[in-house]
Amino acid sequence: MTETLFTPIQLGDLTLSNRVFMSPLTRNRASDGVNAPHDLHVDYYAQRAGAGLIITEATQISPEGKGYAWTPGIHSEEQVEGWKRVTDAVHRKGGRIALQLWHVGRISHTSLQPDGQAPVAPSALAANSKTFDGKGFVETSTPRALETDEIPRLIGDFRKAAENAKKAGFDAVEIHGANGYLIDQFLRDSSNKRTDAYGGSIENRTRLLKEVIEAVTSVWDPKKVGVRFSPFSDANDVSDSDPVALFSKAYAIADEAGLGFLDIVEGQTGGPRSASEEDLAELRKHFSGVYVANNGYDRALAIEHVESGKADAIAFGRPFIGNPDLVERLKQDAPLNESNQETWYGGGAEGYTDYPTLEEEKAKA
Ligand code: 8OZ
Repeated sequence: MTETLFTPIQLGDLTLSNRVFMSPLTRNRASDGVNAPHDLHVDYYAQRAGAGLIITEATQISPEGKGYAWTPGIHSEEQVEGWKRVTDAVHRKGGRIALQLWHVGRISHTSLQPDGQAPVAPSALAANSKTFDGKGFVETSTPRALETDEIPRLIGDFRKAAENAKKAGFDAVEIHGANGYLIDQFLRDSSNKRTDAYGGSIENRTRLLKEVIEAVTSVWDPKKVGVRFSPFSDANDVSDSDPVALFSKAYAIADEAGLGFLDIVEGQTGGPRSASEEDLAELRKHFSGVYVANNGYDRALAIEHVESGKADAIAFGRPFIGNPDLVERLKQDAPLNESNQETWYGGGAEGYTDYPTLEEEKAKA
């Protein structure tokens, strides 16, 4: 038994202490107006520093990239300063942390966009999806299609956000290419009806992804860059006529760029592990870096998949909400706390920084 869940793994020259990663988790607690992380985020992430790698909640690269109330950004000075406090706190506890770079595309509402404008997308097609505007759930707005000559500006926003992530002291970055957000909207033929160089063939639909990867790796060592994909998920109303062909190309682009890792939602986002083992294995042939698997893993399945080599690391989402010391609990095969779904999105410390560690539970008993 050489490769267990609890052994270190390398990302370039970065040594991660174990293979239990924390998935990106949207929690909607950034400060109003400036959309910056603050004291609560410092505590929340520091409490979870035992993860081999924390991947932060999705973080917008620009005001236009925002689609929900109270999600944080990485495009202003206040945001960089807030994140610097988070990374310092995680590092003081010996942890490692990557920032997830996010542009929501059409999964937004005019009330969340600069000057109340329509959100941008590959094509002017509304998603059959909802977002949260701070008061309640609302239908996403009909987007406008990005002009071809706006794409360099968009790529520039990704590059600037990658630079800001470096300033903020992150160890790595993950590009959000999953769950029906902007990059995924370009990838899928249900949401991309463009007739320019960014639509039509698989080569064209993967062009934005390729250019984003080029921009981010002009700032970061490619080994410290990953991408999240959800090849078989229809989250936020996307689908594709041939996901295996599409994502074979997407993985190959990541591989040719020498990226350190892929973070794969192996089924329906937040739902069943419905992707077939054969399809997942077929896709994986196209990427030689670290393969991080996500979705519905429990302890036994995580151990099995890392030992058998089906995955190099496992990203846990929901279990990290209620268990700040998840790695220790998995090591000891200790019981896990359930988290309260009512406090997943929005609010303060309750349901965020008040879940106990095993030690705290014992001290109380
Ligand atoms: C839950 C609520 C809002 C956003 C994702 C960033 O699914 C998200 C998200 C999840 O990737």
